Amino acid sequence: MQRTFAIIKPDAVAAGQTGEILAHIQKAGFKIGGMKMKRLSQLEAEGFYAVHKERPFYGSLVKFMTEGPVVVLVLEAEDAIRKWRDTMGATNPANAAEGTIRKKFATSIERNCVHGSDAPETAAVEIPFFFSSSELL
Ligand code: FUP
Repeated sequence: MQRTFAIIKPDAVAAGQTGEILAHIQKAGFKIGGMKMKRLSQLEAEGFYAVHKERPFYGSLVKFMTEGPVVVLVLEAEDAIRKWRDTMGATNPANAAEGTIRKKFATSIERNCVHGSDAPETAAVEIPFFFSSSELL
């Protein structure tokens, strides 16, 4: 079993798509190992996306990620990191495959409804960024 970190982003939470996205996650075969709803502070969003600090979209991305509540999740499955990225679809919904979450719900490369860790090293940083060990079941 591998763990990955996921976010249902503010666009999808505000649009009332949380339930459908959670159903999609469970039908895809993930076990939910941790889940909570929260609003990211400016500092949390800046820290979470620090790797993109020099990119032109950084300020706008941080603003988007703090505009409303998100749902943070730990997902478990065999090969969870790759499997969750396949389930989400491409970063830009214009390139996302049919049947993926981003194809169905994302409206732009920024407002792309979900996040997923891109490698085991990233998941190992992102999971403890939001979850203490007592919150992982
Ligand atoms: P992903 O791993 O699919 O979330 O994609 P990236 O790590 O490349 O990008 C992180 C987030 O930055 C994306 F989810 C959306 C945002 N982004 C933009 O807003 N504009 C871009 O041109 C690229 C990424």
